[in-house]
Amino acid sequence: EINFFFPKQQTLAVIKPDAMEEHKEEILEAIRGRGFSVTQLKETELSREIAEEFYKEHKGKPFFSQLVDFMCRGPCAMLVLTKENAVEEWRTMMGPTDPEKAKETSPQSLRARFAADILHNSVHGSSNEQHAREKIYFIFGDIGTPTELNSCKETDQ
Ligand code: RTP
Ligand code: MG
Repeated sequence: EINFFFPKQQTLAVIKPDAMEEHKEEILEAIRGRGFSVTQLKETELSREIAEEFYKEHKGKPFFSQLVDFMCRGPCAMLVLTKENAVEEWRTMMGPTDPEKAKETSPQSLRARFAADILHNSVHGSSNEQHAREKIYFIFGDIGTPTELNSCKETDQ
């Protein structure tokens, strides 16, 4: 018998303040329903400083200060999602940044269902593996790799 091994991947997901009151449970259900494991979960209100650092890639863009204000206006849920191909699958599940576009191209996506506009768009997800590692470390510190198998190193013994 052959055992195929598909390595797990981790991504950082955030339920943004606009979605926390009304849609948190539905979003968590949808996440688990797609086969993600929620391996870390913490609810927190971001300070301006943390929100600015979290979105530092967007510093200087016209929407940056609005984005930071929005992210600080109430609690967020920060999640580590673990699954094969988690980074890409979570991005697909979120849908495009702008909910108007999401409604056209992916009406089942979370942003199509829950987002009000391009700024208040309900969820965040890391855009690549490097970004995921960096943001997970920033939010949760050193929580290790998703599976032991994944981090197994070959030795000479
Ligand atoms: P995210 O980083 O939150 O997962 O979203 P994303 O990759 O789909 O979009 P990104 O370009 O990284 O933008 C980050 C967040 O900034 C807000 N935004 N507002 N007013 C605007 O034109 C505008 N553009 C982006 C959104 O909250 C977006 O998710
Ligand atoms: Mg982004």
